[in-house]
Amino acid sequence: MASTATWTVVAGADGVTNGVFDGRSGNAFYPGRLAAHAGDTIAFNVTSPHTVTFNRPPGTPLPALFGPPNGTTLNTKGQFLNSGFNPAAFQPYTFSVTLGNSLAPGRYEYICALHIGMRGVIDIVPSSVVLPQTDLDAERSRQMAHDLATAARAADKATEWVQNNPLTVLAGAGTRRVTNLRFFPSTITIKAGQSITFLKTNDPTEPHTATFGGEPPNPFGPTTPPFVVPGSGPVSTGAMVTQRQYDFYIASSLGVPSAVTSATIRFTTPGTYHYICTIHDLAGMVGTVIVN
Ligand SMILES: [Cu+2]
Repeated sequence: MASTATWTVVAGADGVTNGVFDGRSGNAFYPGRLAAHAGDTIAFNVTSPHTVTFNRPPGTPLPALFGPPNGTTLNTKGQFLNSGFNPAAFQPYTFSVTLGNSLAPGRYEYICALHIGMRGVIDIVPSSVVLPQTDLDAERSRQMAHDLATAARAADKATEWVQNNPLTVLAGAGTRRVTNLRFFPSTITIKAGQSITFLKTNDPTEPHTATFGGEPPNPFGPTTPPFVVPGSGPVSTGAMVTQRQYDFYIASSLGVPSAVTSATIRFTTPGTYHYICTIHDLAGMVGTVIVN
């Protein structure tokens, strides 16, 4: 009987510039594919908000996947095993999953319940097969660097795009695998009476809001349109999501009325208005509108 091993998979890659998170984010598991033996343990090192979810029951709304883990050992191929997630108090954590001794060789998949398309693969191979990963750390670093470079290019493209599209702000910019948790441009200057259109069209995997005047009671739901700043209270687009995201989250359970990727906000009064994405403000996703 071969001895068991522990393999590390990192959930998420965070871009850092001068020691500070710079908005670039890889929404992937690193490495994305891993070979292991039954009996081995996978230590998921969750560095940014993600879940590790095996066999999410169909139709389970996102909030039902929050909370503490529902187990630590995968005993059958179809077993629902979920790290859980506490959105109010996220800290990096390690979620260790032991691959039960009775698991048959084959492919086992898991997802992040927060990021559509974020999935990983574990190939369980017979115990007689020697595992191929000799340098997991190098492979992980290579995949992370690749994704963070892709994110940097997406940010450059977004910056260029908004230069040719006045009165438009992109909420996030990325691909199906990476994102920039930023507004493009982060500061925009307009005249009183003009409107800005916030677009979540360049970021397929993250939900975003543009929210003025503080946190609304429901961070995911919109305030009442038409959106006008300054308002008598918070003015928020609510979570802008694609239809695929809406279906994936079962977003109605979060108070999101429909899939929306565009929202227009009018500014009536000169001043400087700071706003946030209520979902990613702690990651630095904030912006400013200067109204002359
Ligand atoms: Cu956001």
